[in-house]
Amino acid sequence: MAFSLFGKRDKSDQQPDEPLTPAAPEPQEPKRGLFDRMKQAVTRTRESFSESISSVIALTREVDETTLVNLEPLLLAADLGAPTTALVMENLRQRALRVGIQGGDDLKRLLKSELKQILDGVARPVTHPATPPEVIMMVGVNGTGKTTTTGKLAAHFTAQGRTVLLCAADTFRAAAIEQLEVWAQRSNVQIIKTKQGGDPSAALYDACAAAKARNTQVLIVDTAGRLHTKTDLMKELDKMRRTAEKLIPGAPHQTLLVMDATTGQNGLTQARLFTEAAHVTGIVLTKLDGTAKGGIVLAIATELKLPVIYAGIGEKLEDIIPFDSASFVDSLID
Ligand SMILES: Nc1nc2c(ncn2[C@@H]2O[C@H](COP(=O)(O)OP(=O)(O)O)[C@@H](O)[C@H]2O)c(=O)[nH]1
Ligand SMILES: [Mg+2]
Repeated sequence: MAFSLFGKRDKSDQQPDEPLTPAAPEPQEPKRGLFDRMKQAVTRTRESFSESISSVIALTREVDETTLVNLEPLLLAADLGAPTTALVMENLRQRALRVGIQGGDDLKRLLKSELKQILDGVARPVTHPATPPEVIMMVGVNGTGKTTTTGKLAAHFTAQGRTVLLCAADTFRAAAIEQLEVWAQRSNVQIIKTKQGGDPSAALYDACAAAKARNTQVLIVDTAGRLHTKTDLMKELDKMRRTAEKLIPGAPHQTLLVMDATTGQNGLTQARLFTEAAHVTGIVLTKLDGTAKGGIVLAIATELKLPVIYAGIGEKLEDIIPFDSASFVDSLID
């Protein structure tokens, strides 16, 4: 099912006092619709990746070392990253030695299976806390799409019949609160805010209290963009986590790092340091629609050991999809 790809939680992240229950089946988009939207979103990546793979394998009947040598730079060009590329190449070579690879179709099939295995290796089942509200914190650097994703997720959960409250905890930037208010109106959900320059933890405190009082199922917290190097801002994030936990045991249940797919390997380096500092449990990869380097999804799995949970595929309310490894891999390679 489409929601089965939520990555492993680190054992240290488990909240023993707050049992997590497997999610009840959620009303989902038909598989086909999801696949078509994923396929559309990774068009640019597929066009460059698949076409270059096709030109490599068009030359061979039996896949040999030369084919594999030619394949390697294509994986790097799609932004799979050096560690993932090395891993995939090693497995393909082993396979070629052991049983041989019978032509291009066989190579594509094996490549897809290798990529899917990497993604599934970091998957985890979706869980919701036994007692709502579920608190989801959106974190990351400036401009990656935190506010936009918060708005899209509000609509996504609402469409599933869950009640949603937003917390405007980016009190730093002048327009941030107004920006989130516009998204709240679009998806017809309530928002808790404070004034610009106010303490984000105070806004979060109010939001947690309101979510509990109103029996809201999901509280999504939009935070200010920050770099892992800004110690005071990272401390502020810690304070927010402690505030949420004080009111709602086990909160935040998910901390989603929002990453911009167009920033490629740079974004990855930044994300690695960020995940270490901020207890990140999963990734939202935005702007997948605007890049030919969608292979970054695989680098995230190999190098961050985190699953991509949602993909941003445009600027509109509905432009978000739950990430699904099979759809992704099938969309990537024709
Ligand atoms: N094409 C595209 N643009 C996006 C996506 N997500 C966000 N954006 C755009 O990225 C810009 C920054 O988004 P914003 O949510 O303000 O980022 P924040 O600073 O992290 O809160 C805006 O112009 C958004 O419309 C996406 O999935 N695809
Ligand atoms: Mg923002």
